[in-house]
Amino acid sequence: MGFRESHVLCPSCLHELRSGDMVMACPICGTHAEPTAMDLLRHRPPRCGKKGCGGIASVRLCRFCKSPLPADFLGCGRHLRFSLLGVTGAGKTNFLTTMLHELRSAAGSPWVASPMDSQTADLFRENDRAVYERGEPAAASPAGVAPPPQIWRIRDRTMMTSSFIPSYSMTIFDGAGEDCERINPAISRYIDGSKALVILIDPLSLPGVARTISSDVLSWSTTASHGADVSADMVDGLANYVRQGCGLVPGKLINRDVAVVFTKIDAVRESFGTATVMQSSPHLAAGGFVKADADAVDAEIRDWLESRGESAFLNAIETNFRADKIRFFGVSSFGHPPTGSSRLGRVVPHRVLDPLVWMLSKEHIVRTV
Ligand SMILES: Nc1nc2c(ncn2[C@@H]2O[C@H](COP(=O)(O)OP(=O)(O)O)[C@@H](O)[C@H]2O)c(=O)[nH]1
Ligand SMILES: [Mg+2]
Ligand SMILES: [Zn+2]
Ligand SMILES: [Zn+2]
Repeated sequence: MGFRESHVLCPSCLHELRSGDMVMACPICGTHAEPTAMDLLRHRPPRCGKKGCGGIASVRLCRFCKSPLPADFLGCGRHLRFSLLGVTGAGKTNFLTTMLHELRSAAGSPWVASPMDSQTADLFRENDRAVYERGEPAAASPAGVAPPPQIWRIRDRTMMTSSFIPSYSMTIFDGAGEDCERINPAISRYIDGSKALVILIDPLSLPGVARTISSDVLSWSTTASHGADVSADMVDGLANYVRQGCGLVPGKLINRDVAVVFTKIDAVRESFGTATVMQSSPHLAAGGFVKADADAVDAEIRDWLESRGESAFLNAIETNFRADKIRFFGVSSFGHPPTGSSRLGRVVPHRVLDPLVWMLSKEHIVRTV
């Protein structure tokens, strides 16, 4: 397993792409076309060769999987890829939806994010409307299905000059680890191609925690019920899954940046009191990744788990992943527990951008302050 820092990978099949690895296709009839020497000289797309069509073969396809590539994908300066891993009901899709919404709308954000293809745009619009307009959680997606990668472009205002604005691509695999059962080749490619893994853990699935939560909040905040004491097993299961996905031998620590994200922290708010993780996030206002804040949050979540008797869970993390690559985060996608089944009220996400800001700092897109 290696990091593929400077390489461009096809967002669909994760095959490495070099400049000649694209096929041009006609958007009208789908026929593939080879550029002529003159086309190459003039940097223009070839004409469609099909009789009577007359189209311009302007659609770029990956040579390996024939998926269309976003027009400006190869022009992006950096390519961030991450997978959201976690069992069904951990809160992955709602976290992603509110994270992207915040990324697009947070006051003072230096970034402008936009979907790079129509599939990404449609999915986001649908989930975003559910959460922010209808006040319902984003719908559950079927488990075990390889999710289509979602491809976003991030433009960076802080690095803008009068003639140039840097842009980065961000490819996200939502649900790549769903249920950690079947490992299909598409999903293992996604995991292997990810620079960072985001493991989402629902604190309400931890037996030491669920006992202390009111049954209403518990039922409105969970869609799937997993057997008792699954937390440590779940991490082991995920780790095995990642190992298989990356072709790693058992026993070897997984050497990849891992954000362990506690979702639904609203449901356990009282037990955190005035802890740092309950304060609003400082990163955007500071214009960088505030390490001291993230260190405090990391320590608080670990201590909290210890105090809840979840050391098996912590051990499972430590015996599978490299300690210097792990960070714990606490987020709430809605800001408070749902007030009924499928009723969210006003959504005020809490710290949902923190894991992303950390990953951007790892890519040197954001400075650490
Ligand atoms: N209290 C609370 N519940 C949440 C939050 N985010 C998600 N949930 C609940 O968790 C359920 C599963 O979320 P979902 O995003 O579909 O999980 P996924 O299967 O991992 O994609 C949702 O129906 C919500 O009721 C949150 O921030 N707070
Ligand atoms: Mg989901
Ligand atoms: Zn491809
Ligand atoms: Zn044509």
